Amino acid sequence: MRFRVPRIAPSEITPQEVYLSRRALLAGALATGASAVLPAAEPSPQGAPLNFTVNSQYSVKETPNKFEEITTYNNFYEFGTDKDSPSHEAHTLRTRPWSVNVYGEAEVHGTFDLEDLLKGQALEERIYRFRCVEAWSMVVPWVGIPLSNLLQRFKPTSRAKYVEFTTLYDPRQMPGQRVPVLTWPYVEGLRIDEAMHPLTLMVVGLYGRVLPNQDGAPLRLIVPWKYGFKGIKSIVKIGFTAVQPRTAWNVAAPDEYGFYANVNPQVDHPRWSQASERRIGAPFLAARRPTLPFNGYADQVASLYQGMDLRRYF
Ligand SMILES: Nc1nc2c(c(=O)[nH]1)N[C@H]1C(S)=C(S)[C@@H](COP(=O)(O)O)O[C@H]1N2
Ligand SMILES: [Mo]
Repeated sequence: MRFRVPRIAPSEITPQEVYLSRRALLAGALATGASAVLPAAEPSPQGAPLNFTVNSQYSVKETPNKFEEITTYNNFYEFGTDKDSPSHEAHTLRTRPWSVNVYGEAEVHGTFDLEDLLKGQALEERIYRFRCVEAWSMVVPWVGIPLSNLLQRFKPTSRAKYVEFTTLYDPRQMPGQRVPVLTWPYVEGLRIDEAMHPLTLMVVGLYGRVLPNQDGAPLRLIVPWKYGFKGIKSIVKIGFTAVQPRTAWNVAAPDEYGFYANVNPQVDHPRWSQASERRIGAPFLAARRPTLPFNGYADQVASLYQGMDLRRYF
Protein backbone atom coordinates (compact mmCIF):
# COMPACT_ATOMS: atom_id res chain seq x y z
CA MET A 1 0.00 0.00 0.00
CA ARG A 2 1.26 3.45 -0.78
CA PHE A 3 2.49 5.33 2.23
CA ARG A 4 0.78 8.68 2.24
CA VAL A 5 1.32 11.77 4.24
CA PRO A 6 -1.94 12.18 6.17
CA ARG A 7 -4.14 14.79 4.57
CA ILE A 8 -6.29 15.71 7.54
CA ALA A 9 -4.98 17.09 10.76
CA PRO A 10 -7.14 16.26 13.79
CA SER A 11 -8.03 19.94 14.08
CA GLU A 12 -9.49 19.84 10.57
CA ILE A 13 -11.83 16.96 11.27
CA THR A 14 -15.38 18.15 10.90
CA PRO A 15 -17.58 17.77 13.94
CA GLN A 16 -20.96 16.35 13.12
CA GLU A 17 -22.82 19.61 13.86
CA VAL A 18 -20.57 21.54 11.53
CA TYR A 19 -21.04 18.83 8.93
CA LEU A 20 -24.81 18.99 9.22
CA SER A 21 -24.93 22.76 9.02
CA ARG A 22 -22.54 22.70 6.05
CA ARG A 23 -24.87 20.27 4.34
CA ALA A 24 -27.74 22.65 4.98
CA LEU A 25 -25.70 25.51 3.55
CA LEU A 26 -24.74 23.39 0.59
CA ALA A 27 -28.36 22.41 -0.06
CA GLY A 28 -29.30 26.09 0.14
CA ALA A 29 -26.52 27.04 -2.26
CA LEU A 30 -27.60 24.38 -4.74
CA ALA A 31 -31.23 25.48 -4.47
CA THR A 32 -30.33 29.06 -5.31
CA GLY A 33 -28.07 27.93 -8.14
CA ALA A 34 -24.92 29.29 -6.50
CA SER A 35 -21.77 27.23 -6.91
CA ALA A 36 -20.59 25.24 -3.92
CA VAL A 37 -17.54 23.23 -3.05
CA LEU A 38 -17.87 19.86 -1.38
CA PRO A 39 -17.16 19.91 2.32
CA ALA A 40 -14.07 18.18 3.69
CA ALA A 41 -14.24 14.59 4.89
CA GLU A 42 -17.75 13.76 6.00
CA PRO A 43 -18.59 11.64 8.99
CA SER A 44 -21.57 9.59 7.90
CA PRO A 45 -24.92 10.31 9.48
CA GLN A 46 -25.20 8.02 12.49
CA GLY A 47 -26.78 4.63 11.89
CA ALA A 48 -29.60 2.94 13.77
CA PRO A 49 -28.88 2.08 17.43
CA LEU A 50 -27.99 -1.56 18.22
CA ASN A 51 -28.72 -3.72 21.27
CA PHE A 52 -25.52 -4.97 22.82
CA THR A 53 -23.73 -5.70 26.06
CA VAL A 54 -20.42 -4.11 26.98
CA ASN A 55 -17.56 -6.60 27.13
CA SER A 56 -15.08 -4.91 29.45
CA GLN A 57 -12.94 -8.04 29.84
CA TYR A 58 -11.86 -7.71 26.20
CA SER A 59 -11.75 -3.91 26.11
CA VAL A 60 -8.70 -1.69 26.51
CA LYS A 61 -8.84 1.18 28.98
CA GLU A 62 -7.64 3.79 26.48
CA THR A 63 -9.93 6.61 25.33
CA PRO A 64 -11.62 5.74 22.03
CA ASN A 65 -11.09 7.93 19.00
CA LYS A 66 -13.93 10.23 18.02
CA PHE A 67 -16.68 8.93 15.75
CA GLU A 68 -15.64 11.63 13.29
CA GLU A 69 -12.07 10.34 13.20
CA ILE A 70 -13.08 6.71 12.77
CA THR A 71 -15.45 7.57 9.92
CA THR A 72 -13.39 10.09 7.95
CA TYR A 73 -9.87 8.60 8.10
CA ASN A 74 -10.35 5.28 6.33
CA ASN A 75 -8.67 2.73 4.13
CA PHE A 76 -11.25 1.25 1.77
CA TYR A 77 -9.71 1.24 -1.69
CA GLU A 78 -13.01 0.21 -3.30
CA PHE A 79 -13.93 3.86 -2.67
CA GLY A 80 -10.60 5.50 -3.51
CA THR A 81 -7.14 5.59 -2.01
CA ASP A 82 -7.27 8.90 -0.15
CA LYS A 83 -8.12 8.65 3.53
CA ASP A 84 -11.20 10.86 3.12
CA SER A 85 -12.46 9.22 -0.11
CA PRO A 86 -14.54 6.46 1.54
CA SER A 87 -16.38 9.07 3.64
CA HIS A 88 -17.39 10.85 0.43
CA GLU A 89 -17.94 7.86 -1.86
CA ALA A 90 -19.20 4.90 0.17
CA HIS A 91 -22.84 6.05 0.17
CA THR A 92 -23.26 4.21 -3.16
CA LEU A 93 -22.91 0.85 -1.37
CA ARG A 94 -26.29 -0.82 -0.69
CA THR A 95 -25.97 -2.84 2.51
CA ARG A 96 -29.51 -4.26 2.71
CA PRO A 97 -30.50 -6.82 1.63
CA TRP A 98 -27.09 -8.49 2.04
CA SER A 99 -26.23 -12.14 1.67
CA VAL A 100 -23.19 -14.16 2.58
CA ASN A 101 -22.13 -17.29 0.72
CA VAL A 102 -20.56 -20.05 2.81
CA TYR A 103 -18.51 -22.77 1.08
CA GLY A 104 -15.70 -25.28 1.50
CA GLU A 105 -14.71 -27.66 4.27
CA ALA A 106 -17.86 -27.42 6.39
CA GLU A 107 -21.08 -29.41 6.75
CA VAL A 108 -23.31 -26.40 6.23
CA HIS A 109 -23.04 -24.54 2.92
CA GLY A 110 -25.19 -22.03 1.13
CA THR A 111 -26.16 -18.42 0.72
CA PHE A 112 -27.64 -16.83 3.80
CA ASP A 113 -29.34 -13.54 4.39
CA LEU A 114 -27.31 -11.47 6.83
CA GLU A 115 -30.34 -10.89 9.06
CA ASP A 116 -30.74 -14.68 9.41
CA LEU A 117 -27.04 -15.18 10.14
CA LEU A 118 -27.16 -12.62 12.93
CA LYS A 119 -30.48 -13.77 14.39
CA GLY A 120 -30.01 -15.00 17.95
CA GLN A 121 -26.40 -13.77 18.13
CA ALA A 122 -25.66 -11.57 21.13
CA LEU A 123 -23.87 -8.38 20.11
CA GLU A 124 -20.99 -7.10 22.24
CA GLU A 125 -19.22 -3.80 22.39
CA ARG A 126 -15.45 -4.14 22.60
CA ILE A 127 -12.98 -1.30 22.66
CA TYR A 128 -9.95 -2.48 20.70
CA ARG A 129 -6.67 -0.94 19.72
CA PHE A 130 -6.42 -0.72 15.92
CA ARG A 131 -3.01 -0.58 14.23
CA CYS A 132 -2.70 0.08 10.50
CA VAL A 133 0.39 -1.28 8.73
CA GLU A 134 1.06 2.35 7.69
CA ALA A 135 2.11 3.06 11.31
CA TRP A 136 -0.94 4.95 12.55
CA SER A 137 -3.36 3.74 15.17
CA MET A 138 -6.74 4.39 16.73
CA VAL A 139 -8.88 3.02 19.55
CA VAL A 140 -12.30 1.91 18.36
CA PRO A 141 -15.51 0.86 20.15
CA TRP A 142 -16.69 -1.87 17.79
CA VAL A 143 -19.97 -3.78 18.10
CA GLY A 144 -19.99 -7.36 16.85
CA ILE A 145 -20.02 -11.05 17.61
CA PRO A 146 -17.08 -13.37 18.19
CA LEU A 147 -16.28 -14.83 14.76
CA SER A 148 -16.19 -18.31 16.31
CA ASN A 149 -19.90 -18.04 17.22
CA LEU A 150 -20.71 -17.45 13.57
CA LEU A 151 -18.32 -20.07 12.15
CA GLN A 152 -19.50 -22.83 14.49
CA ARG A 153 -22.94 -22.67 12.90
CA PHE A 154 -21.45 -24.02 9.66
CA LYS A 155 -19.83 -27.05 11.37
CA PRO A 156 -16.32 -26.87 9.87
CA THR A 157 -14.80 -30.31 9.18
CA SER A 158 -11.37 -31.45 10.36
CA ARG A 159 -10.00 -30.54 6.90
CA ALA A 160 -10.78 -26.85 7.49
CA LYS A 161 -7.34 -25.39 8.29
CA TYR A 162 -8.03 -21.80 7.14
CA VAL A 163 -10.91 -19.41 6.62
CA GLU A 164 -11.09 -17.23 3.51
CA PHE A 165 -13.13 -14.01 3.29
CA THR A 166 -14.13 -12.05 0.19
CA THR A 167 -15.46 -8.50 -0.23
CA LEU A 168 -18.34 -7.66 -2.58
CA TYR A 169 -17.29 -7.20 -6.21
CA ASP A 170 -19.52 -4.64 -7.92
CA PRO A 171 -17.79 -1.73 -9.66
CA ARG A 172 -21.12 0.11 -9.99
CA GLN A 173 -21.42 0.27 -6.21
CA MET A 174 -17.69 0.33 -5.57
CA PRO A 175 -16.19 2.70 -8.17
CA GLY A 176 -12.63 2.16 -6.90
CA GLN A 177 -12.81 -1.36 -8.35
CA ARG A 178 -12.50 0.21 -11.81
CA VAL A 179 -8.94 1.17 -10.82
CA PRO A 180 -6.42 -1.70 -10.76
CA VAL A 181 -4.72 -0.78 -7.46
CA LEU A 182 -5.44 -4.30 -6.15
CA THR A 183 -6.71 -7.51 -7.73
CA TRP A 184 -10.44 -7.27 -7.04
CA PRO A 185 -12.30 -8.46 -5.11
CA TYR A 186 -10.34 -7.92 -1.90
CA VAL A 187 -9.66 -11.25 -0.18
CA GLU A 188 -8.27 -12.08 3.24
CA GLY A 189 -7.70 -15.17 5.33
CA LEU A 190 -6.94 -16.50 8.78
CA ARG A 191 -5.66 -19.78 10.13
CA ILE A 192 -8.61 -21.60 11.71
CA ASP A 193 -7.24 -21.20 15.26
CA GLU A 194 -6.85 -17.45 14.68
CA ALA A 195 -10.39 -17.30 13.33
CA MET A 196 -11.73 -19.17 16.37
CA HIS A 197 -9.78 -17.08 18.89
CA PRO A 198 -12.15 -15.25 21.28
CA LEU A 199 -10.65 -11.84 20.39
CA THR A 200 -11.51 -12.18 16.69
CA LEU A 201 -14.63 -10.17 16.03
CA MET A 202 -17.18 -10.02 13.22
CA VAL A 203 -18.18 -6.39 13.34
CA VAL A 204 -21.58 -4.91 12.48
CA GLY A 205 -21.46 -1.66 14.44
CA LEU A 206 -19.47 1.24 15.76
CA TYR A 207 -20.22 3.49 18.74
CA GLY A 208 -23.35 1.48 19.50
CA ARG A 209 -24.88 1.99 16.06
CA VAL A 210 -25.01 0.25 12.70
CA LEU A 211 -21.60 0.36 11.00
CA PRO A 212 -21.13 3.26 8.56
CA ASN A 213 -20.44 2.16 4.98
CA GLN A 214 -16.90 3.57 4.96
CA ASP A 215 -15.98 1.31 7.90
CA GLY A 216 -17.02 -1.83 6.04
CA ALA A 217 -20.78 -2.20 6.39
CA PRO A 218 -22.64 -4.36 6.82
CA LEU A 219 -20.10 -6.97 7.99
CA ARG A 220 -16.33 -6.63 8.52
CA LEU A 221 -13.62 -8.53 10.30
CA ILE A 222 -11.48 -7.21 13.16
CA VAL A 223 -8.42 -9.11 14.37
CA PRO A 224 -6.98 -6.69 16.94
CA TRP A 225 -3.45 -8.17 17.17
CA LYS A 226 -2.93 -7.96 13.39
CA TYR A 227 -2.37 -5.04 11.04
CA GLY A 228 -5.56 -3.34 9.91
CA PHE A 229 -5.53 -4.79 6.39
CA LYS A 230 -6.52 -8.20 7.79
CA GLY A 231 -9.84 -6.56 8.73
CA ILE A 232 -11.62 -7.17 5.44
CA LYS A 233 -14.75 -5.08 4.85
CA SER A 234 -18.19 -5.65 3.32
CA ILE A 235 -17.85 -9.44 3.36
CA VAL A 236 -19.99 -11.53 0.96
CA LYS A 237 -18.19 -14.89 1.11
CA ILE A 238 -16.74 -17.05 3.87
CA GLY A 239 -14.95 -20.25 2.90
CA PHE A 240 -13.27 -23.03 4.87
CA THR A 241 -10.13 -24.23 3.10
CA ALA A 242 -7.44 -26.87 3.50
CA VAL A 243 -4.72 -24.63 2.03
CA GLN A 244 -3.62 -21.13 2.99
CA PRO A 245 -5.75 -18.59 1.09
CA ARG A 246 -4.24 -15.95 -1.15
CA THR A 247 -4.78 -12.51 0.31
CA ALA A 248 -5.17 -9.21 -1.56
CA TRP A 249 -2.16 -7.37 -0.12
CA ASN A 250 0.09 -10.43 -0.18
CA VAL A 251 -0.67 -10.90 -3.88
CA ALA A 252 -0.06 -7.18 -4.56
CA ALA A 253 3.28 -6.97 -2.71
CA PRO A 254 4.41 -10.26 -1.17
CA ASP A 255 7.65 -8.80 0.26
CA GLU A 256 5.74 -6.09 2.12
CA TYR A 257 2.56 -7.76 3.37
CA GLY A 258 2.68 -11.27 4.75
CA PHE A 259 -0.17 -13.66 5.40
CA TYR A 260 0.16 -13.44 9.18
CA ALA A 261 0.52 -9.66 9.51
CA ASN A 262 0.83 -9.82 13.28
CA VAL A 263 1.70 -6.40 14.69
CA ASN A 264 5.42 -6.64 15.44
CA PRO A 265 7.59 -3.63 16.36
CA GLN A 266 10.72 -5.70 15.67
CA VAL A 267 9.95 -6.53 12.07
CA ASP A 268 9.99 -3.39 9.94
CA HIS A 269 8.11 -2.90 6.73
CA PRO A 270 10.72 -2.77 3.93
CA ARG A 271 9.96 0.94 3.45
CA TRP A 272 9.39 2.15 7.04
CA SER A 273 9.83 1.28 10.69
CA GLN A 274 7.10 -0.49 12.63
CA ALA A 275 8.70 0.34 16.00
CA SER A 276 6.35 3.24 16.71
CA GLU A 277 3.03 4.59 15.55
CA ARG A 278 1.06 7.83 15.35
CA ARG A 279 -2.20 7.85 17.31
CA ILE A 280 -4.78 9.64 15.17
CA GLY A 281 -6.34 12.59 16.97
CA ALA A 282 -3.83 12.75 19.83
CA PRO A 283 -2.07 16.06 20.56
CA PHE A 284 1.10 16.36 18.49
CA LEU A 285 3.57 15.57 21.28
CA ALA A 286 1.52 12.65 22.61
CA ALA A 287 0.74 11.21 19.18
CA ARG A 288 3.94 9.19 18.69
CA ARG A 289 3.99 6.04 20.80
CA PRO A 290 5.85 2.73 20.79
CA THR A 291 4.15 -0.12 18.99
CA LEU A 292 3.44 -3.10 21.24
CA PRO A 293 4.10 -6.74 20.25
CA PHE A 294 0.85 -8.20 18.92
CA ASN A 295 -0.57 -4.69 19.34
CA GLY A 296 -0.70 -5.19 23.12
CA TYR A 297 -2.56 -8.52 22.95
CA ALA A 298 0.54 -10.74 23.36
CA ASP A 299 -0.65 -12.34 26.62
CA GLN A 300 -3.70 -13.62 24.83
CA VAL A 301 -2.34 -14.60 21.41
CA ALA A 302 1.45 -15.13 21.45
CA SER A 303 0.93 -18.84 22.19
CA LEU A 304 -0.73 -19.27 18.78
CA TYR A 305 2.67 -18.69 17.18
CA GLN A 306 4.90 -20.68 19.52
CA GLY A 307 7.94 -22.01 17.71
CA MET A 308 7.33 -19.95 14.56
CA ASP A 309 9.97 -17.63 13.17
CA LEU A 310 8.01 -14.36 13.11
CA ARG A 311 10.50 -12.76 10.73
CA ARG A 312 9.83 -15.43 8.17
CA TYR A 313 6.09 -15.66 8.85
CA PHE A 314 5.51 -11.89 8.97
N1 LIG B 1 -12.44 -4.57 1.25
C1 LIG B 1 -11.48 -3.86 1.87
N2 LIG B 1 -11.22 -4.11 3.16
C2 LIG B 1 -10.25 -3.39 3.80
C3 LIG B 1 -9.48 -2.42 3.10
C4 LIG B 1 -9.80 -2.19 1.74
O1 LIG B 1 -9.18 -1.35 1.05
N3 LIG B 1 -10.80 -2.92 1.16
N4 LIG B 1 -8.46 -1.73 3.76
C5 LIG B 1 -7.88 -2.40 4.94
C6 LIG B 1 -6.96 -1.55 5.68
S1 LIG B 1 -5.42 -1.31 5.01
C7 LIG B 1 -7.27 -1.03 6.90
S2 LIG B 1 -6.13 -0.15 7.82
C8 LIG B 1 -8.64 -1.16 7.44
C9 LIG B 1 -9.21 0.23 7.72
O2 LIG B 1 -10.41 0.15 8.43
P1 LIG B 1 -11.13 1.50 8.87
O3 LIG B 1 -11.25 2.36 7.62
O4 LIG B 1 -12.46 1.10 9.40
O5 LIG B 1 -10.25 2.15 9.88
O6 LIG B 1 -9.54 -1.83 6.56
C10 LIG B 1 -8.97 -2.93 5.87
N5 LIG B 1 -10.00 -3.62 5.13
MO1 LIG C 1 -4.10 -0.55 6.84
